Amino acid sequence: MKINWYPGHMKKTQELLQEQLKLVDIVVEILDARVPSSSQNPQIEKLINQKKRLVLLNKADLADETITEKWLELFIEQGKNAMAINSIENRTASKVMQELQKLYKEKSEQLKKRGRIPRPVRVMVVGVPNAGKSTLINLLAGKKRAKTGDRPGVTKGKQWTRIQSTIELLDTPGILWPKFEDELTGIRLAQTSAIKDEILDVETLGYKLLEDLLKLYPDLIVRRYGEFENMDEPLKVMETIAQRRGCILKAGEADFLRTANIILDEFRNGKLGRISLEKPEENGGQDGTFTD
Ligand SMILES: Nc1nc2c(ncn2[C@@H]2O[C@H](COP(=O)(O)OP(=O)(O)OP(=O)(O)O)[C@@H](O)[C@H]2O)c(=O)[nH]1
Ligand SMILES: [Mg+2]
Repeated sequence: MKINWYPGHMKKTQELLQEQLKLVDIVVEILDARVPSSSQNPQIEKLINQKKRLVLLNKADLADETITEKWLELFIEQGKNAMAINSIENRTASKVMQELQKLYKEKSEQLKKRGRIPRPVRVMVVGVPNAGKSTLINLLAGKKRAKTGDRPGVTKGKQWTRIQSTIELLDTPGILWPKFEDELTGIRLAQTSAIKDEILDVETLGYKLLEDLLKLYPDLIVRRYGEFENMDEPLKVMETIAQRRGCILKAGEADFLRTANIILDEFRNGKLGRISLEKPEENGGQDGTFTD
């Protein structure tokens, strides 16, 4: 599977981020709770440097709660401020604001100590495309300031939003990094809509998702698509799903492309249930993915 996704604007965005970073006090890093490892920009450590940082596991409503808890434990162990959130729920606003206020206080005290007059704290929101950056900013602002959408690449340029007299947020276009460590990262990002489907092969994306779900969440597959004779044969399961959903080509063969699209859609919009595709390594070391 050839991954060729690094468009010119990503490079520009990265330069813009580096530039803007000089102006901000806090970086809010939005990860997708379903794939915290793949959605974490490996370059961010270098970019953020000494800034205060808040890690938000967004779309927690779509992820497996027990696994999200484990991720939070890991981040907190690593000394990061971290929270699981759902940006389409109103309650989330006060939860995040509380955390930002805390970081704001620390920052304004630092400024005071240096004899500087406290000014509004500037917060930059970063994350892969479609992670929910603009949705969160709108929620915090209490109104729709930034355009959002269920596809990657909605936000094109930077946009400041003042959400209180004390806090200003900078929305940024989603960024990816120039090289994935492994192919699986690209696949996970595409399955969760951070990368456009067309850049990868949709049939393969759907098939690989089904293959993983049969191992990780067989009960959810049965609940959605019915019982299968051979749960350990993903190809046969996919063929049966095709039949059950009427995805049949003229020649009577299974339409794998349509079936792949159904599986991907139903995973993405939560119809399959709450699913996490990545969990932290049991040893608490490097982030990892399911390997069994
Ligand atoms: N279920 C669920 N959906 C969410 C959540 N947060 C955002 N979304 C949805 O995810 C999609 C992408 O949201 P955006 O806010 O546009 O994402 P973005 O990070 O700004 O994306 P770019 O501007 O393309 O980088 C939208 O359809 C949102 O409604 C969440 O916590 N839960
Ligand atoms: Mg956006």
